[in-house]
Amino acid sequence: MSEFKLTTVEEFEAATERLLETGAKVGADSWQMRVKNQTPHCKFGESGACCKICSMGPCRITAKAPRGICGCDVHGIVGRNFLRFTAGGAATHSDHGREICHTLYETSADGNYKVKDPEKLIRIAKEWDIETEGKDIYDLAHEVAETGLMEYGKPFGHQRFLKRADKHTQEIWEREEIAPRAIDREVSCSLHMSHVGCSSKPEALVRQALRAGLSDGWGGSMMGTEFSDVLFGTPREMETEANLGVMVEENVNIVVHGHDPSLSEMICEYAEDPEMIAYAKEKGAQGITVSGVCCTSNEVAMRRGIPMAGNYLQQENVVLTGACEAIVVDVQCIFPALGPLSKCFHTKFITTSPIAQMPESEFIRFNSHTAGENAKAIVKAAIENFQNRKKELVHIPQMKQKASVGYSYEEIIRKLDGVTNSQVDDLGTTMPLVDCVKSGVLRGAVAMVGCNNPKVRPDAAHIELMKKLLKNDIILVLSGCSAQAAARAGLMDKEVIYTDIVGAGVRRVCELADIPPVLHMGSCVDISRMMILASNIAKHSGWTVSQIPLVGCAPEWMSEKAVSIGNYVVSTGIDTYLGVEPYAYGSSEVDGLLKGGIKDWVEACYTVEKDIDKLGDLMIERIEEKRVALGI
Ligand code: MSK
Repeated sequence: MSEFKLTTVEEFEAATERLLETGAKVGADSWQMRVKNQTPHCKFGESGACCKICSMGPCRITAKAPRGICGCDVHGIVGRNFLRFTAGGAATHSDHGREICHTLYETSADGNYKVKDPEKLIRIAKEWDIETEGKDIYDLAHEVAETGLMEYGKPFGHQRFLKRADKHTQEIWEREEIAPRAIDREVSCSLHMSHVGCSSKPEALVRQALRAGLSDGWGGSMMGTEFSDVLFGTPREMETEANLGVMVEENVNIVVHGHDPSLSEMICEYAEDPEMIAYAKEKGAQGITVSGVCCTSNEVAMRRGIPMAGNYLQQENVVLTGACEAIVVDVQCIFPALGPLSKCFHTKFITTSPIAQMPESEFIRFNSHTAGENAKAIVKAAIENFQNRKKELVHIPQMKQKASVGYSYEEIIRKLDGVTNSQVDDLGTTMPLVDCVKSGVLRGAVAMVGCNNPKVRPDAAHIELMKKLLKNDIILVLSGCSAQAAARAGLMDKEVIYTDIVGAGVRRVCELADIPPVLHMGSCVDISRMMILASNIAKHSGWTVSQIPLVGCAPEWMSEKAVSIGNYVVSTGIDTYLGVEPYAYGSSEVDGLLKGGIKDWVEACYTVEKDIDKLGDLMIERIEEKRVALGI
């Protein structure tokens, strides 16, 4: 067995404790303290039984007061809240996708942004029936981007990418009337349906929640992923590192955080510029280190091998090291707490998007025309801030792990091609994977995604579940903060397969394909890559998506985006396991639909289990049930 050692959650926690000591010295607030102030949580809010959608209330449903002032019962209230929660997530991911469409529209041969993957662009253009012959690549990029933008508001028809799904899934969407139309329409329609005096029937509200989710996963998010690949390159296997130890004490440390790669890509470009490196040296540093937090980190790790400092609940830790010259953020999952926290240190907290403006930050408005100048100004500001460090506060926990990342759908197929050389469609085939599952070498797969949530011991659920599943010969595809938890623990180091953490079947497959046992597929929007993988497995194997021994899991989820994701994952036919209850348990009808009833519509549903070990058992059980049903 290998010498390789995972970093344990206890070690993560000890490092955090040490950083919090620094925080206490400078009077910093922390999420750990704020959780204490906010606990216990309001049960009406938590169960979804509080209605604030008009000003007659708020109405809170109890046994004594079973209806709100308008007469809406708890099922209508919970259903409306659930739908609005989903709409928030679908809007957020999709607006991210829209920004990427705009960036693609701004590309030019001599501009800030260029087309890095023209083949992918041509593939999408052909898929969308856009003439490609004899066209300048930038003219084509603009046409494809404009067509993508139209998907947000087109008056007729459904999302173009739905045709990528296997036929059976498309039929379900059609039959159940959940095939998403224009993305903005699904979000607006969700708000309309849940307005006072509109829908209060749980079935209608949940059905629209599924449709809004699908407009995200097979619409906005998919465009976000695909066009980011066109702009910045489709991820290929790449080596990087993860955990706070990737920050370098002698260097200027710039941390990028958020979701949209347009900013972070530019920052990385300028941080590598010899002129900037020379400037950093002039200011007393040895160089510049860019590392990342949350999904912006995943984006640049996947395409550039930029190291991952941490995930959602680590964002304060990067500042607490006292060695962060600038934390530069774009959109989503950014704690407003970074403003006051950065003031306790020398750190510059730089916001860049009109979408995410925060007090006590320096706002440098970033846009595609001025992207180069903006990035250069940010890198320069960070360099100039190096000399303001308070040396006595600097402590970077010396822990990091190696990680192999970059497993886009295309890269997974390329790696599988190393095992056999079969070709089914343009991009290759998933059949080697299917054969491994059929033969039982792999029992199945889990798509593990999502955030951290202080309601769950941070990272422990992700890591413990991954270990349990690997031991049981279940391979994992990951994204978002789940992927970063794995990387920080060491589960993305290919060496891990030579430990007893990994079952013999997974080890054999990973050895043959030369992959780690947990595959980093990217950021939150990149869960769309997982949808393509599942649909193509269905196409190549002849199974339906719901028959594949595959389940989804978000053990520590927290955001509206996660609910939108969950809704499109189950609507694609993949049973989804959660470690945190959605705000829906106040209604037996809504809860019943989500945890069972929707199976009649989309062949999959949610399971929620807070006992993480049990959650793992339930997933394994489900995968084994699917195997029995397939007769494999
Ligand atoms: S960043 S949505 S905390 S996964 Fe995508 Fe992480 Fe969840 Fe944000």
